[in-house]
Amino acid sequence: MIPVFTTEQFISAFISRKTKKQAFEDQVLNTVKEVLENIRNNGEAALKEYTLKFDGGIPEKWEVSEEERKEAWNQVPEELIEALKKAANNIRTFHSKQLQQSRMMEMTDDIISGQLFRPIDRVGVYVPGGTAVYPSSVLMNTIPAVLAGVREIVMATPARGGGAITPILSVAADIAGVHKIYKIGGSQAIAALAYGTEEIEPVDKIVGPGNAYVAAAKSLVFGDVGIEMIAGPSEVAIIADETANPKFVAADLIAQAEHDEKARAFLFSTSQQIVEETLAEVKKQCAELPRKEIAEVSLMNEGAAVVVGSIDEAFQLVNALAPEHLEIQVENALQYLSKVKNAGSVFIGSFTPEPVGDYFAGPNHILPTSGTARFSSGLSVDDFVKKTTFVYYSEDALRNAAPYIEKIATEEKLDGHARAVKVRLEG
Ligand code: HSO
Ligand code: ZN
Repeated sequence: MIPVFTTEQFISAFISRKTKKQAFEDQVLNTVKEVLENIRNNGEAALKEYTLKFDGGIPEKWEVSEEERKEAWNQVPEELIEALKKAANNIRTFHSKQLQQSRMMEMTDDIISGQLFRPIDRVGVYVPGGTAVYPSSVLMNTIPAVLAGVREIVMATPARGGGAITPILSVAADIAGVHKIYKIGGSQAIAALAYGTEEIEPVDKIVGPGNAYVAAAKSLVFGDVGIEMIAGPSEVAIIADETANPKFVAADLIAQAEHDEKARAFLFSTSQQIVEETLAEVKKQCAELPRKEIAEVSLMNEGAAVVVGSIDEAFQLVNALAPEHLEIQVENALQYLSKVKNAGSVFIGSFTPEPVGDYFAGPNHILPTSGTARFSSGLSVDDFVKKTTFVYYSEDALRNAAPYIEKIATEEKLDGHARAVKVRLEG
């Protein structure tokens, strides 16, 4: 059920920029604009109105209480808690290597310059409720922020009917280090985090995935607050040679496709036989999948298999595509890492399926989608740090630099700039 494309067909369907879709539907944008404006202007009253309308009830307090957070631990199986703690440790270890120290970059006796690394003060992590409840995303969004030294991390997630939030999300928040959890969802949560209300303090940056309304809201509040990215549907590209195991390849394509109907799973293989066997396997494995309907629609409408002339050709396609995830299932897979130019995260060899990274290995699973890996990277400690530059010049240093500064200022017809230097050196 995965359509087979020629290289040219694949390029025109998935790589050519002309085929890119409009980001948000007008109806979504209009609804979200109204929500943002209303909450910005009317605070709590508007937040309550939308929470009642979209979530079916208003909680007594927005913030999840200490007792509720404690109680959530009793509702989650111990093995699941252990798995999340192990994953959290790996994520912590991996991201801790990303921390950087402030530095003095150049220093002579009378010139100092450098960079200060300072954490963002307040961060909001959005976590969807509904059908896609992903405690793994709570860990991935929060742990880098904790390591960066963010003073306050607040999480927002919907509570159906104003009741409790999903217990596993609360537990994951505790494991990761979230300070406060708010029972707010949808675009109204993004508005409350961005603009604040009488009860909710605004944040400086909002991270985390969400549905089209949440994504549209994040894109609209960007500028007033930071956001990490607007994630599109999840993607995987798999490069497989004749040594690949079609069972494994098929399973990985399906793992991607089951995310949602818009998820994209691509196979590039040097072997016609591997493509055929993989397609047959996909059919077989899909039959037993609980999320079969979603996966089948995704594979049929958004999937593609391409027989390529060489592994090099596969990498050319992949680098042009810049997929969120890349799996390399070829002989001596590690050696091909040097060929990767554009990809969010790479999974090397037949025994590193994407879920190893989705859940456990340590690298982040919040990754650039829709070709944005050409110019951006997955979530990291850097997303929660500002780099402030600084310079110091002594009088002598300024005297030496003055002619150059004045020359450029004069060329730019900014006499005031030139004078700010001159005035210090006169007399
Ligand atoms: N593959 C998703 C992350 C995820 N998978 C969460 C399962 N849960 C985007 O990288
Ligand atoms: Zn996944």
